[in-house]
Amino acid sequence: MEQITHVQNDAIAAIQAAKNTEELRAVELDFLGKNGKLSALMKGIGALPNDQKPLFGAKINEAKNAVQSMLDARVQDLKVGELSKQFEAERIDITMPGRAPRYGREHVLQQTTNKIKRVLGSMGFVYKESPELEDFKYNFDALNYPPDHPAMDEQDTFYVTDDKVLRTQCTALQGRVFESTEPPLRVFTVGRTFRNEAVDRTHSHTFHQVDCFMIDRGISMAHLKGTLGVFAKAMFGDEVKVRFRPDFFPFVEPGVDYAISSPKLFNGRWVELGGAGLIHPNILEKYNIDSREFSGFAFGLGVERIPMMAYGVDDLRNFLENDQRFLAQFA
Ligand code: FA5
Repeated sequence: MEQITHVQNDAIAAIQAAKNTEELRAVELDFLGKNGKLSALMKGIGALPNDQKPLFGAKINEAKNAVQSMLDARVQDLKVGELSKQFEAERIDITMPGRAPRYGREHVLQQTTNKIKRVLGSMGFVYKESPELEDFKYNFDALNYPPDHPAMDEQDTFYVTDDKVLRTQCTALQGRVFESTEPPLRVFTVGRTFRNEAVDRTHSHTFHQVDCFMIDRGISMAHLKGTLGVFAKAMFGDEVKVRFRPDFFPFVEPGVDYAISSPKLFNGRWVELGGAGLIHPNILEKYNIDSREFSGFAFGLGVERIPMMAYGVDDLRNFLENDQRFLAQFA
């Protein structure tokens, strides 16, 4: 009997000494497990006189129950302690400042395109699109290029098949419109164009163009200059001036290149924006538009040139490289 009390006291001391639930589990095995110290005492029961056996068995069971309930109570205590330690370690500091979300914004070329659309749209021009992979016919033939004219080589075209090209100019829209629309008409487009260029600060193989044209009765170079003047003022400010110089494009006669200048931009230097002119009578006749009754103008320009001028960007490749440090400036 004494032995039982002795082992029970050992168990109680071990339970109290256990520092965590793991150690407690070891104690449980050591005393209450199949081969544990209290179970081992049970084996000695056979050697006792018969009248002492029930008492001895009852005493061991009592000791086992006492140890078990002490163990259970201690497990609870330790678990609570361990959980609160875990919670403390995982605590979230809700007073810490959060991370600011990064907002996307429209690419500066898209902002420019939107502005062009607003300005030309407000002047009565209707926005249309045509394919980037264009029929040779619309990119060149329809625009009064004589067969094998060197101007076609000048544009160093990307051919996909003999009669499919990545459009080299948005002017390719003209033939598609003249085929399906009777004058008077005012149309414009903005889109990607492609040329096999030696890339440098002002030239890329992929760039964007605006192309804009109208046909009506009595349209002259004065309407062209007036329209370009209003367009340029809306894009660059009221001080801007437009200059024409003679130039050649197969699809206009007369043809000009036009430049703009403003005291606020590039120290007032003239900067070329694009080409323009009166739509060649050959084109009108080709599409059964009577060139004695109708005339029209057309102009085209590079979209990248606009933010280059407006923001003083000296390398157009910046617009195409998607460097956030550059693009984030144009909020
Ligand atoms: C044309 O493409 C004519 N279609 C413009 C036109 C339309 C003339 C209607 C008459 C009537 P040009 O090849 O000059 O012309 O190109 C027009 C503009 O596109 C240029 O002034 C320039 O601003 C831009 N551009 C041309 N090539 C590139 C290039 N490789 N990279 C960036 N911009 C370019």
